[in-house]
Amino acid sequence: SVSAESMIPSHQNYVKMVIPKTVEQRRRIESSISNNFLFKNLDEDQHEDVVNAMTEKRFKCNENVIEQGAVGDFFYVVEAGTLDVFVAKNGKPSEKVFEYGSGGSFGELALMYNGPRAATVTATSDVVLWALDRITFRRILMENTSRKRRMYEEFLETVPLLVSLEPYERHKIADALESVYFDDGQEVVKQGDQGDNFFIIESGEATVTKCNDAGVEYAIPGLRPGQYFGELALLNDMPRAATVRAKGRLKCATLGKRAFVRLLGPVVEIIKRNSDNYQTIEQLVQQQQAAAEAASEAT
Ligand code: 1OR
Repeated sequence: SVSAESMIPSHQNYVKMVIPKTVEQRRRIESSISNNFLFKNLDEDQHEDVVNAMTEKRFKCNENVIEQGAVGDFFYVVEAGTLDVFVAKNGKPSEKVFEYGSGGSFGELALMYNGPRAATVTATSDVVLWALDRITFRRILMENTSRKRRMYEEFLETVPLLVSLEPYERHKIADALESVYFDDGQEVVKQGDQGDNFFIIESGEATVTKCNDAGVEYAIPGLRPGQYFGELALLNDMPRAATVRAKGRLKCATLGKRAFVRLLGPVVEIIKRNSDNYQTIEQLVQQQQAAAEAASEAT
């Protein structure tokens, strides 16, 4: 309860918020935040501070958790239930722009930028939320979040696949991205393997090859910064359709499968359309035979 809240002085200039919880409540918080990127890179103390500071809040279906224009007080993580997000712009009536289910989180913008709430968030079922106060959010979660959004912002604006997205949609992608590095010749994905990740090239280049049944390797045009790969296995639940290797030092931004499905939903049709242009192994074989014949005729 609120009266049991305690404020523990720390050695720095703030007091830690500690709201007593049962073991069962802690367990529910852990499972609610386990798949949320914003909580991923916390050390043990930060993690403990966040869990300590969270408060359980319940809302009934149709209740507003956040109202556009209001002052920001809490950041929320969804344990159970569903919510819709509405934005009203330039006097136009509110339009639904997004929805959340368990594991989702919202309400960070007003806390990060000290601005009014940018949207209204309404429960579309009875919901159980974990609320984190503004001070703890800013002290522990904000630095990481804004650093990552800033870090990827410019890059994501240059990725052709993502130009049609709202800036806020690219921010959510930035939250979920992680950069990975590969050395010259290293395999990033291997034909036939199970696929769990999607990749966008940040810097460097990659070669792509495809093997036929006899194991003969055919080269496919390579990939450059801003281009992506690894989507087919995630779209179709099929093994990797080609092998991608680093050509020189390669840096990629990766998304896991869950984030891919959730965050790239708005561009999934574009991804599918682009993949229709991929050459089949038969086309590759034909092309390379034709090229070889042309070369032998020329000599
Ligand atoms: P907040 O503190 O402003 C409302 O309170 C929250 O709704 C906001 O933080 C976000 O966490 C969440 N634009 C703005 N806020 C959004 C949006 C959004 N979606 C969710 N929130 N969108 C852009 C609409 C033009 C939707 C993008 C998919």
